[in-house]
Amino acid sequence: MGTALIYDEEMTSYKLLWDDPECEVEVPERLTVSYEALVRSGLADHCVSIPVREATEEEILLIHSEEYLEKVKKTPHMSVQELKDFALQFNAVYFHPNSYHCAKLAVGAALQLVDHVLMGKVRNGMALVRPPGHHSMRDAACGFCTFNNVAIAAQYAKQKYGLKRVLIVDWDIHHGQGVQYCFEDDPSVLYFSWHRYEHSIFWPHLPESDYDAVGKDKGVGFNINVPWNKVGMTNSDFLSVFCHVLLPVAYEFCPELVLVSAGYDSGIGDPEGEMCATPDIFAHLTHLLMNLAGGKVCAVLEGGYNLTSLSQSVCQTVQTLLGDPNPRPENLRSPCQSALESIHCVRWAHRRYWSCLGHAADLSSFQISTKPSGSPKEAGESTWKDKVAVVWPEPVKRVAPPVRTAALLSDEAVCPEGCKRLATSDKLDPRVAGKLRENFLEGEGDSEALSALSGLITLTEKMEKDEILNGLAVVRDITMATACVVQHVTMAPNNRVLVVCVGDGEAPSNITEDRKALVVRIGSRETKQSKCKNDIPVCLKKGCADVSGVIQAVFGLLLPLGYEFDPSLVLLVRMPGSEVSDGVWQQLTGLLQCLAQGHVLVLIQECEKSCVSPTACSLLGEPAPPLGQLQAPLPQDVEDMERLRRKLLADWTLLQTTAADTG
Ligand code: Q9C
Ligand code: ZN
Repeated sequence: MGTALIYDEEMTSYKLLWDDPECEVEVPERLTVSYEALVRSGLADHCVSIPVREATEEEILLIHSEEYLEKVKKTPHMSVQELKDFALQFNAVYFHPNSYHCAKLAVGAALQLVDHVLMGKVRNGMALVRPPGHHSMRDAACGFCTFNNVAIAAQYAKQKYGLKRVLIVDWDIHHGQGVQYCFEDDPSVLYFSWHRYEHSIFWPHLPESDYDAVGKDKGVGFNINVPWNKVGMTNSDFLSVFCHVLLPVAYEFCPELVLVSAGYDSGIGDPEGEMCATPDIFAHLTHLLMNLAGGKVCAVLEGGYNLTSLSQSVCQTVQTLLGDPNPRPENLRSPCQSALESIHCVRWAHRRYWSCLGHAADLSSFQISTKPSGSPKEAGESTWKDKVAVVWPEPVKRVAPPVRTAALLSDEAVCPEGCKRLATSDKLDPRVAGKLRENFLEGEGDSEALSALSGLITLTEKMEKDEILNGLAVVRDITMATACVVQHVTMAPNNRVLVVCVGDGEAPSNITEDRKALVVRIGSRETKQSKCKNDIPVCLKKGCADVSGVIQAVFGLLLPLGYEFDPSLVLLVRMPGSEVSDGVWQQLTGLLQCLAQGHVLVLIQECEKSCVSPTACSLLGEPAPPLGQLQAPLPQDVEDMERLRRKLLADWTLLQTTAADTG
């Protein structure tokens, strides 16, 4: 199962023919630089290239009116003056004699992508298109958009494939109001958009772009707007919105298809967005969506006007779709107050519609700004040419280790297909062996235990050297194995391990003392106040069998903690009697690969070894199966997790979900 890439040079064959400062950023080079960057980096070669086609009139009419289509149809025969006059009817658009042709190809490209993904010919993919689509409406072009590519694709997927739930994630920096209007009363399409808003000072200045536009009638709750009320939002702000708003809701919704309105004007250096998120953030945003809908993710280009930022971000997206390991998240820090206000407001506005947000904090006792603050920008102070002059380091090359997944198993066990079997009896440095004997095996120890531990050490060392990406090991004594790996890995000065224990076995103690290990335990056992700040017990009444509870814990606690801790290795530990379903386990295994450059080591207690093959699939990059629409988590659990979250806030800023407290 591959990754589709859809591109046709034909879509570069229209451009602005007159002077219009508002439209001059939308240039054909947007597509050529993006595609050339994919070719130059070798990524295009790894994709399945799929031809574009023209959308049919019937397909365009899934969203647009006949009158509008008839008008656009006339544009190829118009003179420049007529095109100019025609464009003036609309907001921030231009037309060219070839616009109509390209607009049909842009829609057709999105539909080709959806067809190939839904017919199972590829797993996921990206379409590089012009013109973009998300601003266009039933009766109108808008914001460089002619036809609403993604909205048509959603409607097409529902109609042709009978889909009941489609998620649209619009990470473009503008509000896709056109998409919102199409689906605001439709509960089968969940539309999420974040966008520069500045309390409506920013284009297109609509009150319905604010957080309180939650959808209408049957579609109430299925429209999610996150307004950015300041420029300069960073990676931390974006990740916070994913963890605390989009992902919990998306998992509760359980889409059968994810469409991404993939605009890159939300990236650094963009003259329209003026945000500060670096290109690598798009690897993370993409990864975090890839375990929804069984991995069926279709990204369709929208905006993006800084050619360097755009092409780097497109590469990050495609490389993640291909399954290559993510980069370490860069410069994460505290989300800014304005972002937290937006998060707080949108969680509050949606608390009634999504049980994962049912506990969202009230707004009344918090400081929420309602007006743009800061000094008003002086006119002419900075042009788009100044804005694109920002510089940032080029993203580091992401190279996949030669071996993706290694397995350490007992001799009689069958090695899962695709994994490289490691011998447990690898020769071991005598000093390491001595240390293992001394620390873990009480004197002589049996040789079998020693070779098991030494196999683990070898595996972690190969992961550290980037010879192996990830791995799994079935072990007899899980507590000892965990302690042994943590101790070995944290010996090196810059290493940190995130340990995620699933189930109630005895978690190793004293491994968090130097704060180079962070332990998050998800289980049912009430634990007394943990001694160490880096030992975090998440207690669920029904334990890990409770799907909604685990998912709530993953997005509300585990991922934000993981991102902030920024480990060099993730150790996922399956305790005896974990009761976790394969589905939840695969989600956890898949999602955690966003950290530590994908270096995830899974330790499985022998009696849980039935999960070896699902674990291997997830480590090999197979998307997790959907969990079904989620029920509300238990109120007691939600309350406990909230208390825990608030307690941890002092140390972990990515756990914040509210604006500053006035009290
Ligand atoms: N002076 C997309 O990114 N800018 N469209 C208006 C007002 C229009 C953006 C600026 C931006 C349209 C697909
Ligand atoms: Zn945009």
